[in-house]
Amino acid sequence: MSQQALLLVDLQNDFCADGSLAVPEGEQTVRIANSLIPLFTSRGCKIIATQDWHPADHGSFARVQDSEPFLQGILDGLPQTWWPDHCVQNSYGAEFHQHLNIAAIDHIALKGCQQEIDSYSAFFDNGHRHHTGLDDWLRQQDVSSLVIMGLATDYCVKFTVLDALSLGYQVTVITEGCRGVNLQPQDSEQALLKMAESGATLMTLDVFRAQLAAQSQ
Ligand code: VGL
Ligand code: ZN
Repeated sequence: MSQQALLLVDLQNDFCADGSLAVPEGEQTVRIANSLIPLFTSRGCKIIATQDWHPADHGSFARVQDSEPFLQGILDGLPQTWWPDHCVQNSYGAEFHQHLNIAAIDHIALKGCQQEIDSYSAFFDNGHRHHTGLDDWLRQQDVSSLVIMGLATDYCVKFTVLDALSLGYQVTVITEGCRGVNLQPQDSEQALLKMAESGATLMTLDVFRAQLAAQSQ
């Protein structure tokens, strides 16, 4: 039987309050993740979490490029925003938020591990040159439907959702489980619109819960 799985994107310290790339209200998504988790474990469904997992001198870091955070440049032939150092492998900033129900996670997908290219999506790097292995893992588990939430709406959530759709997964995004960087004020709203236009279903946690309850009757 094909399965649904929960995919939690980058619920890491550096994207939460006091982190080096803190997303406004980022930590508020952890509570939504923890509310969703039992709705999956109780049905025998898997929980997957991604971690942005950069080498200490990752090419997306402004410091490495002698530039300023949030300016644009080119990395490996692709347009790239320069970021503050964040989610360095094995650092506190790369750890999951301490309130996340980490014990429930069945599989972790690491991304951004290669120095010379960034990787917003949980499936591929930004040039679609290498995959993370997540698609293979999901297929082995017979997962065909993903419920996705996390950080940040306008980067890693957006590109994870778009890749999941193009790989053929049915995708639901839990909107209040997402927060964006919003370098431009409309970025998150536009990202959600793009996800919906591309075939994702957007819903609140309450609506998701109500749908599950209706299905089990
Ligand atoms: C992210 C910027 C840089 C994200 C990761 O998780 O959305 N954003 N690295
Ligand atoms: Zn990153």
